[in-house]
Amino acid sequence: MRKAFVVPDKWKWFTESRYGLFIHWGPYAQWGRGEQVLFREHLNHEEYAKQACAWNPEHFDPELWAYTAKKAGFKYACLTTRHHDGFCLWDSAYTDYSSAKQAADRDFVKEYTEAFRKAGLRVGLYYSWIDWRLPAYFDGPQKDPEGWERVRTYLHNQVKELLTNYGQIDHFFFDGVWPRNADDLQSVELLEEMRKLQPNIIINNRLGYSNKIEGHRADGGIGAGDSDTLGDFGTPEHAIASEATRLWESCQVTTWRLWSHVIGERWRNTDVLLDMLCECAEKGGKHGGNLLLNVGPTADGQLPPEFVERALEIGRWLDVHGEAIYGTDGGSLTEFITRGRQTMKDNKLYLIIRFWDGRPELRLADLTSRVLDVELLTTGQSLPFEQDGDTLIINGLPREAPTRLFPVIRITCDGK
Ligand code: FHN
Repeated sequence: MRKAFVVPDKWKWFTESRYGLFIHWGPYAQWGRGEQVLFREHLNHEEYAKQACAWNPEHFDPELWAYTAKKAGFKYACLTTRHHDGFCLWDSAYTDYSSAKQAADRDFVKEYTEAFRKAGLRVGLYYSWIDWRLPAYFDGPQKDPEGWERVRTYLHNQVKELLTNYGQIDHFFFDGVWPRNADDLQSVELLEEMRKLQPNIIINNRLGYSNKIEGHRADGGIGAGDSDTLGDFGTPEHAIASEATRLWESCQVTTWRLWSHVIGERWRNTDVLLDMLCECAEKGGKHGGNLLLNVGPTADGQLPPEFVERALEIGRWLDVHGEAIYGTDGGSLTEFITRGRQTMKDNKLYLIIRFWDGRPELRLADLTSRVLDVELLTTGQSLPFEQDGDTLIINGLPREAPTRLFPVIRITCDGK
């Protein structure tokens, strides 16, 4: 087992946050059939580009997005600056295919970073290596060395301008690195330049694998990431990391599977979404794992009401129970695992009860410390308890669950 990862101070905000908002937004929202509609439906590229350039989301209000994200308990956000379709949401010096140079005449990245920072959230940027408009990306250096060098230079320049022109950027999510690798992309060199521009930034692992790094391997074993060696955190996708010896961030959707707005989409229930967050806090081991929960805003720039309703309900739960999630580590009581999730912080153990059985007594084993107090955090009610060695019996639980979402019991130990 590799030694547990020690979180450097500059990234403590990340592990303390636990919960980020992923925002997949771009001209593809106009079709309402997912972020990859151009590729999956084999659309005509010229027609797509014409509609992308005409995109003018009249209801985009970044302050409202930021207010909603804050109320929902998110601590950071990550906006797609450019997805695989190549359309840029910022005023890039390297292309006119952007929201700033076309109909919208707005720099959405500038508006997003300013509004979210003002609301007190950390800001992240998503950037896709793939650009379907650039065939040399797929031909690569062997087949088209000159074309590839132009593409690689374009990609590096865009990443550097994003980290130069928009203030402090806290989090960077590379995506779509296939079929290239870290040596083609010169990921290591780019990482060095990124850290010079933003010394405290945290960068994900989707940088390709390198044949030049001893032991480096693709997909580092904690889910959908392209490497386990480069970058600062793993990126399990539609999944929670099984291995907890390094930082990781599980990116998940709030609907069936696609990332950007889908008209008529099926939404996941609030308790399913909340359990994802609780599972990340529980499974992260010593430093915890994060949930980057996705929303696909509509073409005119609004957060879908179904998302807002679920997100704000989770936000109200976090207002009361956030101490069981933010900055916690995973719990380890084996007997409790069938009832819900468990987390720890300092001398507190939190039982996040997904299945309320109405019985007044809860028996726990494997307690390693002396228990000083037991409280139903949801209501503030103290609960009577007896401890015999490592066994704890809690009494006085109400028959009806005290909240629609997950009630939480807080156990305070003597911490020795
Ligand atoms: O192809 C993309 C997909 O559209 C989406 O952006 C996800 C988010 O992590 N990343 C890629 C699939 O792994």
